[in-house]
Amino acid sequence: MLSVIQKAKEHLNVRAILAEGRETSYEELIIRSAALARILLDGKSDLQEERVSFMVAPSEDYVITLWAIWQAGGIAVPLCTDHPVPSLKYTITDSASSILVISPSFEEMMQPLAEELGMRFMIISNQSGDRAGTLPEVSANRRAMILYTSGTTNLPKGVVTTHANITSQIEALVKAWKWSSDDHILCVLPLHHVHGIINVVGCSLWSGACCEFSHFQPDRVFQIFLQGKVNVFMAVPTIYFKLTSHWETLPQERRSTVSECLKKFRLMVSGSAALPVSLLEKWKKISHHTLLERYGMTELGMAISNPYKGERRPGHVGQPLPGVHIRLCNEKDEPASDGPGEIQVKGPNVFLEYWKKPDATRLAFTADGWFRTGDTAVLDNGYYRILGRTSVDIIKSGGYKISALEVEEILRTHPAIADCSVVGLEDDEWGEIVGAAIIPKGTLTESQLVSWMKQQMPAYRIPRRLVWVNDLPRNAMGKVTKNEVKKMFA
Ligand code: MCA
Ligand code: AMP
Repeated sequence: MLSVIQKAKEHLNVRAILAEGRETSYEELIIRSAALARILLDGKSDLQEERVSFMVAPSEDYVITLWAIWQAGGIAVPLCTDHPVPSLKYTITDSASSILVISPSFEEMMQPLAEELGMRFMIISNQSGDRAGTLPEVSANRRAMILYTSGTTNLPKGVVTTHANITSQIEALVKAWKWSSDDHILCVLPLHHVHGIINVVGCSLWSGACCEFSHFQPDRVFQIFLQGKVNVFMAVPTIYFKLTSHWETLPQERRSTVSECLKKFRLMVSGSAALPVSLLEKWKKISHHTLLERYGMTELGMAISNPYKGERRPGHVGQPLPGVHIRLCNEKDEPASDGPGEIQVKGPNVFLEYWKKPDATRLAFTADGWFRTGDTAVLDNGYYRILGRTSVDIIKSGGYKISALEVEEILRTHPAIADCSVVGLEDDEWGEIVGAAIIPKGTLTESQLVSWMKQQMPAYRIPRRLVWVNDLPRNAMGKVTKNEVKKMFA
């Protein structure tokens, strides 16, 4: 039996999910996911790693769908609920998904796409499940999930993790951060990335805790906190920035009430992007907590973390998590002691492969099997400190990884754009904000371009700062010099 289901069986009558006032127990999750698994199987004995894309709102239905796909022997491909159709179509076709499961609210948007791609189409609430029938035995080394991540080359790659990878990613965090069935976490993160899927949903349901879902809106988050149930929170720095800014606008009395409530939390974690020390300090004044900062990656789950007990050092990400091996290397993949060097990782948490991209997979690992992260760090008195990424073409905005090259490729398909260069610009709220220097051909207004971009890419990838230029700065080799491009926005 899959380990997530085995763990859930330890807490049958306990509340697992709270979403829009609806409570779902572990027992209900088990029964409903098994029923949906039988529907997915549709008479087959095993989906045999067939890919199932699903676009399901964060709720009990999301967990039921995920567990159903796993129990039927399929590979889960979670889709972003905010992406425009071209991005969704890319994920579905690249993963060659044969089944699409959706929440009812996405029917109008997704049914035509499913028809175009000849997929089996299922609306989750319309499925009344069959309780009888056996489910396949799914071994831990089988593929479980594909998550899409942007890289420095080409289009996003599908990161494949096995059930064993996922189990090891979750177990390391449950142990390090002392999860228990007394915990209650609020999930405001999207559920097509590791941060939401593994750290929040995966760890809470592994531990018999309660996972509550809400969209992110600062006042809504404080209202939920003030109900007094939530004791664990995890978010990207942009969310802590937005919560801090909102707290500062509140009347004195409300500020004190919120701060008193936050003080009672067991744990607050930040990650997915660098947490500025100034933000850590502001949040400490508000909440009386030193945020626990950790470092992770889609290909790894979490790798390095500040301690649960002991010094949480501002500006540092801590030490390797249980079972994870870390080394810092020079450009020749030779160990560089305390660095600076590239973070390279080995361990049971490390992903299996990039989906159908054997060359990219091979290049991502050293000859002796270490995964190359592309992040540079130093080991500073026993604590790792991230210095940055080796590529200027990877931008982190609001915790989302964005490939500058991918955005450039899309912009170049616009008939009124001759050429462009996309860069990440430092920003207090978003970490980095996307900027595009554009060489136009013909007439193109900013508002025309913005509404066109909204059809082409998710909101977080859209360049927020635009400059119109006659030429782009290039080096002797003719390559655009991105650091010079950044200065064009000054
Ligand atoms: C949205 N907006 C932006 C951006 N995103 N503007 C600039 N830069 C951006 N990146 C604009 C929208 O277009 C809109 O503007 C306005 O901000 C509000 O949009 P909305 O989507 O409602 O924003 P939000 O709800 O405030 O979203 C901010 C957010 C979100 C909650 C921080 O970005 C988020 O959920 N980030 C987390 C991503 C995540 O989970 N990453 C983990 C991957 P207008 O009104 O003008 O249209 S990394 C990972 O998994 C690894 C393993 C790890 O280490 O964790
Ligand atoms: P993703 O590919 O979306 O999983 O993002 C992973 C990347 O996020 C890493 O390679 C880092 O560049 C960045 N990242 C995650 N956590 C941190 C952190 N605490 N500090 C700095 N960068 C981080």
